[in-house]
Amino acid sequence: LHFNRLLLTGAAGTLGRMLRPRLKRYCQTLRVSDIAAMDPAAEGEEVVVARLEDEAAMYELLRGVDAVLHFGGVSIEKPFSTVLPANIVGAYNLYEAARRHGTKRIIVASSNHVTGFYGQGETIPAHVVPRPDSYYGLSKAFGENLAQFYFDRHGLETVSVRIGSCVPAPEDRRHLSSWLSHDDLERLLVAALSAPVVGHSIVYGVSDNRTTWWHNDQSRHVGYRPQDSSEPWRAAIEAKQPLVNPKRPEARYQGGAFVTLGPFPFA
Ligand code: 15L
Repeated sequence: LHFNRLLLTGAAGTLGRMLRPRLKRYCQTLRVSDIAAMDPAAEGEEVVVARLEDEAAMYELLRGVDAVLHFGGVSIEKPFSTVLPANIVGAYNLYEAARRHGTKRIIVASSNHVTGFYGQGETIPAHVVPRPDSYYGLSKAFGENLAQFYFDRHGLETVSVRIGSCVPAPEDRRHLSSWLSHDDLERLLVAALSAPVVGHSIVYGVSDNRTTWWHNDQSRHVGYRPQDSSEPWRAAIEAKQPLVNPKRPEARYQGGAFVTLGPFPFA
């Protein structure tokens, strides 16, 4: 797997900072972008400050890029006025720039919050009707529809990765089902970049946990094989958090606490 130039958006974010050194080995040049300050460019890197909502800046950012890993934008629940420019207008600007430059493929950090109002007592495939749990989840659902449209209309391919909880180690009961290890995220991104044909594929970004809410069987063509599991943390987490009131929204719904956030005061 070797690209001439990969673009990582959101390089100053939590996952972007973790991925930046890992992605370098898959390409000649790694271009990284964010609105926030980033580490200076190492050898083989290009560092670009660009706002997702700035159409002209996004057009320049996509010049000469073979494939994109889109981790930029708002990553938690925020007022709609904050989510709109970064995640909705920003995703449009990214796709339109990619189309104009002929970029082949975009891998998007979508989210489990697209389907966060499904219950923790269900196991769902990716192709269910979305049930977003937040403005954030709604914006990610928009991103998936945008990806579908740009594939159907223009042949631009996307893998939308509905990331569960990508943290160094599982921290609570919800994570026992939603955890995605950093190494498995890298495996999934490499699979998504290298699968011969993806069209627009939606995959849950989750490790090989014993308890799970998601089926990934319709995306076997992407070739993702998780190797980590939350199981080694289970006993300690269950001991630390023995009582979970099943009526509380955090325990009832897959989206956990996101389902109760907001509404926000009128700005
Ligand atoms: C997300 O989409 C967020 O970006 C992340 O901060 C976590 O909250 C994660 O979902 C999760 O559901 O655990």
